[in-house]
Amino acid sequence: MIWNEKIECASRDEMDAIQSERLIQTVKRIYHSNESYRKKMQEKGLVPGDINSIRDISKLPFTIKSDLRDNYPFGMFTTPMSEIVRVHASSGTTGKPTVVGYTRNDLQMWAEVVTRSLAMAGVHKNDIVQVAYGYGLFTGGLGLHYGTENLGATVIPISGGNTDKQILLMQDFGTSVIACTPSYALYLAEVMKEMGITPESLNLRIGIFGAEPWSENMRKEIETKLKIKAIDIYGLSEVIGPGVSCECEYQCGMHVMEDHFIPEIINPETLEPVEHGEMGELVFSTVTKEGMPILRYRTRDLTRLIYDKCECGRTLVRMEKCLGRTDDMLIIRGVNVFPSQIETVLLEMSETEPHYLLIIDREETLDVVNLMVEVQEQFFSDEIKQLETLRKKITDRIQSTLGISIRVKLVEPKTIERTAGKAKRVIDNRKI
Ligand code: DLL
Repeated sequence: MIWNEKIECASRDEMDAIQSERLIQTVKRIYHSNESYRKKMQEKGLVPGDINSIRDISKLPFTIKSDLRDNYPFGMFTTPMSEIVRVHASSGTTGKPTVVGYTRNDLQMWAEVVTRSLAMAGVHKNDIVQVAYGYGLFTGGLGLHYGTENLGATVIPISGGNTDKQILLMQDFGTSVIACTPSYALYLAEVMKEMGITPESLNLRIGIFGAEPWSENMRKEIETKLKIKAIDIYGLSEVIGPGVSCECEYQCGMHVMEDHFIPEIINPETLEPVEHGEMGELVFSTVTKEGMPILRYRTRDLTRLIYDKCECGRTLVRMEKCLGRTDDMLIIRGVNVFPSQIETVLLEMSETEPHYLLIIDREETLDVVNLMVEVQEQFFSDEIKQLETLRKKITDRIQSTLGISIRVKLVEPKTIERTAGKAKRVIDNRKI
């Protein structure tokens, strides 16, 4: 079902017109209501009248995460606090959290884009949706929650963690849709197996997975282990939360809710727009948000935009699965490495589990990478020779994929810590 056919199937000209009009209004409002934005525009010699259509978007200044930190906590808001009805925040790894604020209309719009996403995934009114993303300052739980209610399906607001209870409710309540991080979905499958619960005995049919990168191989793994269709959903709190884009049933890129969030792809070094369809850093401008609109926010996520026709009939532009961020790219002995490349290799091998931890140290002047990999129970033999052969096989495969040598350490199943939220796969001990 297409939730909002008029918008989701609009022609490019119609979408251009909607975006242009909304962008003009947003720029005007931001300029007159937020000092920090006004200053940035003035520094570029810009006044709102310079923005007359979507094609002028690249004249606008970028916004980056540190702008939010510098204006902590509420300095990026463009409405009085009396209009703000909710805040969320993302913790990040360093310093103060980044805070975002929503008016009542913003919450309604958010529910609408999550509802569209769920409908794209094939969820309908009769579904029972277990929301196992964290509730709280993180946008995952509440974002999926209100979108599900707005669709008219039943929501189970269990939040993250408490794995035994998750499985119990799936069995007793007949959960048909699970929403959580892809790494937690794999963990759920693992625990179910231990408990002797087969996916066939459950009612699950769809998974709404996002909040962290996951490869095509990981999709296959989850779909086989849980016997479901695994759908990728993308979002970030600075823009709204989950529901910025989502895959449809054809699973060929995530349709961006372009009438609210305008995507651009830039070269992260030159900051210039890339050629049509090329890979680069994803940038978003929101054009309907009231509480905290954001202009040209640099997400750090790497992807490309796909303008081809989609079989589902939607015309919303698609973004390719995000497999890395400019800031999770590791530079090891001068070579660029994304953790997702390791995941892809491990999932292509039948002997390993997709659970791994990369530990990077600097010995003298040399970067040394240790990779801990979990081996499947049946392959974790006592015979040192067999394990050594496997270790060598993994080492060779990774070396030929990444182009650097690493030390592989095989560990028993379940050695690497599982999380209910975003997985942590890298420990970088280098002091650079
Ligand atoms: O993770 C919002 C969300 C919740 C999305 C639930 C999907 C489902 P933040 O905590 O602000 O918001 O983190 C945003 O997470 O810039 C990406 O790097 C990453 N991310 C989110 N979704 C995906 C995805 C939520 N589907 C950051 N694939 C983003 C890859 C993703 N990375």
